[in-house]
Amino acid sequence: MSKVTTSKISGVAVLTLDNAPVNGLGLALRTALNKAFRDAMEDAEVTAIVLIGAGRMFSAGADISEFGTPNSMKPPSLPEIINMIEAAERPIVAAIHGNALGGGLELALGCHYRVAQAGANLGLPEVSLGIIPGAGGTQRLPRVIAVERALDVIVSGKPLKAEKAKELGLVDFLADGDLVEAAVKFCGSLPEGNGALRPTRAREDNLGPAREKPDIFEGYRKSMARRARGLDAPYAAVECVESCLFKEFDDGLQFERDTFKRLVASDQSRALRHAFFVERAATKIDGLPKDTAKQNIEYAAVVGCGTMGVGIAMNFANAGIPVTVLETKDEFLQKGLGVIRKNYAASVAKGRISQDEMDGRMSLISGIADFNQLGEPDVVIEAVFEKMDVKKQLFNELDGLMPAKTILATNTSTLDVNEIASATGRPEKVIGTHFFSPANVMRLQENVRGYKTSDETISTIMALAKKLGKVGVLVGVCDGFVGNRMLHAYTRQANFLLEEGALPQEVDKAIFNFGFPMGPFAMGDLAGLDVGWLIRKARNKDKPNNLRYSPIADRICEKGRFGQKTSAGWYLYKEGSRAPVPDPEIEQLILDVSEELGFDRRAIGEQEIVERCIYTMINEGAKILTEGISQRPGDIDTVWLHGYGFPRQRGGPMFYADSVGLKQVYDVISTLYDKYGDWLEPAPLLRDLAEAGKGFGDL
Ligand code: 3H9
Repeated sequence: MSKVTTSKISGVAVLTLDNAPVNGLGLALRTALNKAFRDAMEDAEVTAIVLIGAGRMFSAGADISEFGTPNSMKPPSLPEIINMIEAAERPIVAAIHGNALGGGLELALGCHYRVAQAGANLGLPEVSLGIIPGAGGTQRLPRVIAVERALDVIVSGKPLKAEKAKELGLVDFLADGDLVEAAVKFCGSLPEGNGALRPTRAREDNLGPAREKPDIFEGYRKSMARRARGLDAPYAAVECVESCLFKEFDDGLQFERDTFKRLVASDQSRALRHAFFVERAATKIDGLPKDTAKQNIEYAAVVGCGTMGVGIAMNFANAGIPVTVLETKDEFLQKGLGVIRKNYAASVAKGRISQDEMDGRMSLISGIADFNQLGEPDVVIEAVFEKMDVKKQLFNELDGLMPAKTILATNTSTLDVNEIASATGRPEKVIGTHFFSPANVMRLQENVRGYKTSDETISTIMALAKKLGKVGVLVGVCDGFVGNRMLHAYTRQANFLLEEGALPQEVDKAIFNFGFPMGPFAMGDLAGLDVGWLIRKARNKDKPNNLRYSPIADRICEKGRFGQKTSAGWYLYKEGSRAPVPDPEIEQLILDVSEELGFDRRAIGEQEIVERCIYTMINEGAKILTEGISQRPGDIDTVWLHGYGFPRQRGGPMFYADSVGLKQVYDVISTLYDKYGDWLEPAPLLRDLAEAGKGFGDL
């Protein structure tokens, strides 16, 4: 069946793009559109053409999975089709609903007019894939809306709502009823003859004023330096928009096309496209049919009103789900509710939400200090102190009090979900929901399946993650699950680097330069050092001959230095500042430990720091895969991209390993193993893949 269907209404040809699920502009759709458009133009009775999308949206743009394949190069190309549409001698109208993104919006920009349904999204998100709009977006959008606004849309990648797009001039008419009807009626309102033609390439009105202020581009580059650190595409996008002011239209298009081709073949774009696809793949659970029954979550409860509980409760309110927070002491409850109110008020002050929205969300949150008042929640999320006996007792109590339908979830970051479930008579309804701090901001939700967790519970909690705007990744039970288990390996290695010769600021700088928002020591200070200290002490008590780790972190904690909250940890913090300042006292402590352990300190370069920290993490990831704790390498990447700030332009640790080559990773790990033994044993999976010349992507 053709990917474009044509119908005729009152002399207007309506061409419907029909390529589920998102009308991606792959070769088959391009071929069909090219033909349908030419056929319509040959029909002398056709007075105008409307382009519209079938299903949920107009179009999400180019078919990303086609990039780098022969089909992406086969004609007709999207730029050719758009040029043809723009040059048509009858008015062409795009009728937009759902999304017009990337190539989808570029197609609409080639049309003479745009009619959009209220609430539709119009955007050019290409930079988030490490590319720039490659079908005229950087040349046409600044001809339709003010150049500064076009820069915002192209460089941020964030879509505009149709209402805003109308205000800016990108949309000509907002439709609130039937879209086809509105678009056909719009065609009827246009003047007859050539007066109705409005090729975007000929629109110069916006360009003149911008040519008078060429420094907007320099200013823009400066203002985006922080958010675009280490990225190529946002800078290339600014350059293309700038070129549209000073080049002839066709030369500008060619410049954009060349830039697009260069970027689409880059490592950054490959990594960012990988991130796009693995995030979506993570929502699919092996062996769990798509139609597995799900419970509706209409009312939730959160036990514990500390930092995590507060953030988790906000997630529910943000998603429109009523939530009750429970604290044993009214004082803690009031404090927690106060923090929620303060967080929302800060969002209002920054213009992120309106006062009405804040009031609406606050009205969905209630607080109680008595279990018996919880009612009948569909899910209870426990976010209390990280101690097994406390959690088990709580789950036992909840099991007795809650109706049979209630899912009991734990926000533990390390503890055994099976043991927690064993304290209940409903282990099939017990699951881990590990949120990351601050839970109302961080997007990762590591969902931990116990041995007995039912398919229905998994399916419900994965769907809940989506509803809460989180990226849900299903993992299995082990110490630290996927994220923290790999984090422990990484930070343990970072500590060994200190014993051998590096200083915290040197390690942090190398990891920052690699692309993380901060290095392991600055991150430790931010998260608080006391939690890790408690965990290490508990572990050593249970298993006295546990894996060796450096004593430096414990000695810092023994001094009462727990990080930013005590204004001192690995670094010092001036009052009211979060900027880490290296501390000579800590440097001396590190030198003393090196001496005690018999290390002859040496200078350690950035490359060695990065290799040792990141490869150690990858080795642990390989063990996690073999143990079946994670379904696939892409899930591990997703955990690290959304929970720990792994640089997205490197695709996640497992993708990065493949791009470096597993032989290189294996060789470094083997050398470290010879030196340290025990936990650094190379994962057999890493060894096998490296020896076979394969990567994790081949699994
Ligand atoms: C571009 O246009 C380049 C041009 O400038 C130049 C060309 C020369 N391609 O996200 P969902 C799949 S670059 C291929 O779960 P939602 C997705 O993988 C493109 N596949 O739905 C998933 O597959 P599966 C610029 C795509 O409702 C399924 O569709 N455009 C594409 O939560 C459903 O997706 C973008 O960057 C695609 N373009 O969100 C937009 N888009 O079911 C990218 C989606 O097998 N897309 N898929 O897992 C999105 O942002 C979201 O998908 C969207 C819908 C908001 C549209």
